[in-house]
Amino acid sequence: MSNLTIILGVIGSDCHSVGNKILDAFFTERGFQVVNLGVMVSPEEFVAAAAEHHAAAILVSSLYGHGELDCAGLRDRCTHRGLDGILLGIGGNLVVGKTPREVVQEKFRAMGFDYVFFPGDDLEEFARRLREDLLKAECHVTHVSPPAPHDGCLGDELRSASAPATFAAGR
Ligand code: B12
Repeated sequence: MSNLTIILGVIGSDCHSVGNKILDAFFTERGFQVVNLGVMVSPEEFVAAAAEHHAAAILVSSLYGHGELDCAGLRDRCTHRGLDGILLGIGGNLVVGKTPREVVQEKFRAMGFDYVFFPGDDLEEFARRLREDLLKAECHVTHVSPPAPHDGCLGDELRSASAPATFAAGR
């Protein structure tokens, strides 16, 4: 059976809680199993929760503009914990000031995020895409520690150079 368990949370010292509650209700209504960590969540807490709940995706929110700093190393932490194929998504106000969307997308993609969501993007379309990606994944996240050998999970494919790996880029 496909794994639709997702970890939600607002990363770092960020206390913006409204969007997080909306996302919890939104994904729950659409049949995802949501584990919501709330606000002010550390990268370690995201990864520990993903391992504990055998999650297929981590969806990070960052509203206050420090997302890049807060998310540094998140993908590596996942890998070290053995969460090789886990999908990573991020949304919110990802940087301070006016930075072109493409630049922000590329920045977070390079940090290992499979989806980068901007205010005004279509959440229904995002959920449809995420569900589709999770359902078609033939191999799910390997939850072991230390890291499992590379086994060609979906997340790797999504991050390959030939497959632009952001939601906003129209994957
Ligand atoms: C309310 C608010 C606050 C409240 C928060 C109260 C609370 N309990 O949540 C208070 C007053 C505490 C606050 C504080 C601060 N705030 Co404030 N705040 C806002 C405000 C006005 C609304 C946020 C909100 O609730 N939006 C409504 C929800 C529904 O939208 P959302 O959060 O964006 O979430 C949706 C989407 O983004 C998306 N989404 C979010 N995450 C993800 C993740 C994924 C994977 C996906 C797919 C989608 C997704 O889906 C959500 C649901 O639709 C915004 C301005 C704005 N209009 O957004 C500023 C804003 C976010 N705040 C800002 C700032 C700077 C701060 C402070 C740093 C101010 C200060 N100097 O102290 C502090 C930070 C405190 C902290 N430690 O976090 C800035 C951030 C600037 C930036 N990123 O460049 C904003 C944008 C205001 C501005 N224009 O300058 N804030």
